[in-house]
Amino acid sequence: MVNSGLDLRFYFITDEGAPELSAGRQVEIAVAAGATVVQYRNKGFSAADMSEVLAIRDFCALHRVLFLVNDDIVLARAAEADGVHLGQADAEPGLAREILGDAAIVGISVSTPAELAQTDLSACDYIGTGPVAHTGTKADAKAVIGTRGIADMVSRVSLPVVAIGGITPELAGKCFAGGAAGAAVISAITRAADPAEAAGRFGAACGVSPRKPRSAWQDEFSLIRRILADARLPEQCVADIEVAGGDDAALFKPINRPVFTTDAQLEGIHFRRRWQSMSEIGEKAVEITFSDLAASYADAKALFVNLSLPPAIAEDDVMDLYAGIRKALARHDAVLGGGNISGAGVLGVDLFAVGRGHSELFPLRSAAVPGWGLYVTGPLGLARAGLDCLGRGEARFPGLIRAFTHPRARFDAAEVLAAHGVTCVMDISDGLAGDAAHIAEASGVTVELDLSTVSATPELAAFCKAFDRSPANMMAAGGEDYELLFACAPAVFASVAEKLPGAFQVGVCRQFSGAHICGLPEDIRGYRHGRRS
Ligand code: TZP
Ligand code: MG
Repeated sequence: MVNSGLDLRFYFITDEGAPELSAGRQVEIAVAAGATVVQYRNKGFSAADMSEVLAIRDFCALHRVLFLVNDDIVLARAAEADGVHLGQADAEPGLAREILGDAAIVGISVSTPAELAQTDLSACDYIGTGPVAHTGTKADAKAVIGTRGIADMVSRVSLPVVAIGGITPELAGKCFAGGAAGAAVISAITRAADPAEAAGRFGAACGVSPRKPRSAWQDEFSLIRRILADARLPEQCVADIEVAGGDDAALFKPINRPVFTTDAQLEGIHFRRRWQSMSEIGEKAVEITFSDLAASYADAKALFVNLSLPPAIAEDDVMDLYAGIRKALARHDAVLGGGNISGAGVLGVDLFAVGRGHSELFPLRSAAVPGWGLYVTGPLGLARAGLDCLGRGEARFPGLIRAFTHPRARFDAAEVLAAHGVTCVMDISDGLAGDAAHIAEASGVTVELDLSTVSATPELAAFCKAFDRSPANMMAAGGEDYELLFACAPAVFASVAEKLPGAFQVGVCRQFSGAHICGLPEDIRGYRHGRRS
C-alpha cells in the first residue's frame, strides 16, 4: 500500500452539541462506518477535555484514520495530531506549518472566490468549502453555495476540496460528481435518530467500506509467541545457527569472518505510518540494515529486532510489520535470531544484523587512491524525490515513491564488485555528496564530483520539471538510494560495467588539494542526523 494521496473522502467532524453522544462515541461510530478523517472540533475546549482528545487521537491512530484538530494549532501540537483545520479568522496556515512541521496536514476553510483571492494556500494541503446547504451546526456559517459552488471552487484550485455544511448522503454524491475530494459531515450523523445507520449510509455515499474494530496490543508475551510461531528456521540456515528466536540468546555455530552491523528506523524520522504499510516498513528496515552487509561483501545470516511500540497500535499491525521483516529475510536467506519488544512513545525498529564476510575482502572507505574513478551501481535521487512526493501527496510518480518505500540491499552488485577485487565500497544512505565525502576523508584524497554527463531517469526528470528542482541537486543530495558507491581504477570499472550496466561514474579521486569534495555548488549537502541548520 502506498497512501501517497490524502484520503479525505469521508471527513467526520465531532459535534460538541450532540445531545447524547460523547465526542469519543461519535468518533467510534464514524470510524466503524469507514471515516477517513476525523476532525476534533470543540469551540469550548478546556484542559479538562484533553484526555478525550488523546483518547480520540489514539483511537484514530489504531484504525489508521487521519486525526485533525479544528482551529487550534497549539492543541494540535500538544495532542500530536496529524494536522489542523483552520478557519479564515484563525492563524495563518504558514504558522501552522512552522509549528506542526512538514508532514502535518494543514487545511483551511475557503468558501468564496473572494476568500480564495485573499488566502495564501502555499502551506495548505486541502481546502474546506461550503456551506453546501443550510446548516444549523455552525452559527456563523456563510451563505449557502450549493453543489455548484463546490464545482466552481474545484475548477479554481489545484488543492483537494472538501465539501462541508448541511451535507446529506445524497448531497455528498453530488459534491463528488462536481469534483470534491471529500465530504465533511457533522449533524447528518451525530443528530440522526440512528447515528450508526446514518454513518453507514454516509460512508456508502463517500465510497468507503465499514471498518472492523481493532484493539491495541496489550501484551508483549502474546505478541512474541505469535511472531515466533511464524519465524521457523529455514533449513539452509541451520548450518550457521543452532538456536535462534525463542531463547534468551541465539547460539551460532562458528562463522568464518563474522560481520556485524546495526541500523534503526524511527517513526517521524525515517517513516510515517500513513505513507507506508506496516509490512513495507518492516521490509525496508531489513533491507537498509542488510545494505551495510552488502557494502561489506558479507552474506546476511541473522537479524535481531528491537521493537519500540506506541500504545495505539494493533497486534495485527505488528504481525504485518513482521511479515515484511520475514519477506526480506527470506529474500536473503537469513533468519530472525531474536529480539525484544518495549512500550514507547513512537514506533521504532532497531536492528542488528550478523553476516558472513567474504573469505578475503573487506572493502573500506579508506582504500581509494588518486587516479581512481568514483562510481555508483544505480540511479540516485529517486528515493529523495519519492519522499517529497509522499510529503506532497503527489501520486504521479509511483516509481519514485517505490524507490523510497522499497529499497533493496545490492548484494547482486556487491558480488560483481568483489569478483573484480574492488576494495573501496560503501552504501549510499545519506546522499552522494555526504557519502563521497566520507570516502574522500577516510582515504585522504580529494573527490572531484562530476554529474554533468549523468542524466536523471525519465521519472526523476519529470518530477524535477514539475517542481522546479535541479536533477543534479537531487542526485547529489538525495539520500536513501542504498546503491553502492565505489572507487577503483578506470580499467577495472570498464569490466565491472559489463556485468552492471546500470553503474556509472560520478567523479574522480585526486591528490588531496585542501578540500575533500569539489565540483558541487555550496548548497548541496547530504543528510546528517542531528544537524539543526
Ligand atoms: N464549517 C462550515 S459549515 C460547518 C462548518 C464547521 C458545519 C458543518 O456541519 P453539518 O452539521 O454537517 O452541516
Ligand atoms: Mg475554525
